[in-house]
Amino acid sequence: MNSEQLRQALRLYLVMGSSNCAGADPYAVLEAAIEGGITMFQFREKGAGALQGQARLELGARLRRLCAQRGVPFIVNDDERLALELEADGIHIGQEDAPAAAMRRRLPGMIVGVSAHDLLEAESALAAGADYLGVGPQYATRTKLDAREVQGPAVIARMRAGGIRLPLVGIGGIDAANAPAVIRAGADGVAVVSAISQARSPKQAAAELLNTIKSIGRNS
Ligand code: TZP
Ligand code: MG
Repeated sequence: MNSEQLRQALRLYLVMGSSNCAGADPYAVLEAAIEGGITMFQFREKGAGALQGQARLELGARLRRLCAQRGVPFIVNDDERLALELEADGIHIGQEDAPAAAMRRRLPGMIVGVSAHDLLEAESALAAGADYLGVGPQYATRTKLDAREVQGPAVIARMRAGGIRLPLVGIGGIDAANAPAVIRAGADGVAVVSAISQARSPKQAAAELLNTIKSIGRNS
């Protein structure tokens, strides 16, 4: 995947694990979200009540197959071994995880995404060979308990003004109402957890978000 294709894939990025689905079946949630038009998926099985071991691997394998069947890139959060076992399309790592340069070396051919919170972190991620950045939290979130301070879309504008051209998504508290501000600040797309995984209709929520993002037109 070249960087333009990655930009397109990042338009509507669903990030999710079983504990984000409010008791619903994560497979059904992902299937509905794909029908609604999500363009990329990250398996993020962490936090209270997250599956462990074999159960985690089995769920990951089912979600991975679904993504492969539907042509949706499948990314694994944090876990290099799991990414390899699931033959993921990529891995997403935070500032506290293994360094991006090591991932780049050890997972050749995989997409490497990095969470960055300011221009300096974005520059380091770029130097380390990151393929895309996740920037947040844009807005208040109840999904990630250890999220940093809310930054707002201005942090994305600062990265773009500072010369960061990498494909980039905003994350944290994003929904159809505030997604336009994130795109206008310079993001290629948005990454969401609860706006889709906890919606009454994940399919409708995804479709509404995608329409909103398309209507801004940066990616046309
Ligand atoms: N990283 C920064 S904020 C966040 C992550 C994983 C959680 C976003 O969840 P939500 O429900 O879209 O606010
Ligand atoms: Mg992490």
